[in-house]
Amino acid sequence: MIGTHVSKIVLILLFMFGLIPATAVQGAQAESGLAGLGLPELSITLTTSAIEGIPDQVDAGRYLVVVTVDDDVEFGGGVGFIQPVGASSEDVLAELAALAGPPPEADGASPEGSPSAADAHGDHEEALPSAMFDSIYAGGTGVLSGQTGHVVVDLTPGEWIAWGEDPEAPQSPVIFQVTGDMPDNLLEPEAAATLVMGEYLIMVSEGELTAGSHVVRIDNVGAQPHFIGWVLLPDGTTEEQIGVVLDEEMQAEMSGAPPVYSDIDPEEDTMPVTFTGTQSADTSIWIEVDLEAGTHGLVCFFPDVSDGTPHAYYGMYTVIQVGE
Ligand SMILES: [Cu+2]
Repeated sequence: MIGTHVSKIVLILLFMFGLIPATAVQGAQAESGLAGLGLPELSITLTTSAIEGIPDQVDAGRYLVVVTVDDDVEFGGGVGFIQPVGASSEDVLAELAALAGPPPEADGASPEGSPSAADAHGDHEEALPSAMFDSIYAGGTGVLSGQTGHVVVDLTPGEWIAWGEDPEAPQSPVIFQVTGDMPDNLLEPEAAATLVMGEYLIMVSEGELTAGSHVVRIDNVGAQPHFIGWVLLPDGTTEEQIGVVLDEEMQAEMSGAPPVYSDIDPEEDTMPVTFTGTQSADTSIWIEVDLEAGTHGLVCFFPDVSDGTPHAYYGMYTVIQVGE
């Protein structure tokens, strides 16, 4: 069961970030509002096969992570940070790699509507991955080819994995050590808006999103890990229309046929804005986003701890109007 649902993450990340040429994305690179705050910096380059620039050991702290993706990395990439808890880094990586496996056979789950709801309340003792759910996710950011992204994350003491934030990312994960104590007085970057994620919602809790380049704070106020896939939608798209796309994706997966979109075709009709690295409960990140005015869709596909169903199928998506 979990394989069936989890493979949705891969599918949807692919359609959001894999099938749309980077040149289609709006917005020029703006100067970083996060640089110059005096945060220690981690400069990372993504090549077609590697995550470069992470030392074997760094001091604990709140970092400005500057991620540059080489021009020849097709479709861009991303970096996220994971701290294994009660498991080895190898175990966590093995579970994440398994998410990238081929889509399993349809397993008799209901093809209509939200099969997840039935699963969630069922007697579900299948072996769900545990190392990946127990891990601490510090966040990260997605970046398009040839561009540079900025994200502020907390790296607490212990062993960490930097990975491509996608089980199918071509870059090998990097394991590194964070030592010393977390500083007491962590600087809080100023943000134009704060987004909160929880079960199962994404919403603006402070400030507002407007066109232009801004620092946005993202807090996970829920219990499970979450991330945000962020796209620009056709003007006036509603949450109901996103629900239709999700249902059609689910139906396609259950039947094994390619999806047939009755309304919005994600490949044709949406443009990627960014995605954020997965965050555990009680973590905050700050990212820079360059927003176009219009209708934006924010959605989380992290697998639910109960049954592996991506959170989007529990309603974790929202539409936000970004004004001029
Ligand atoms: Cu989520």
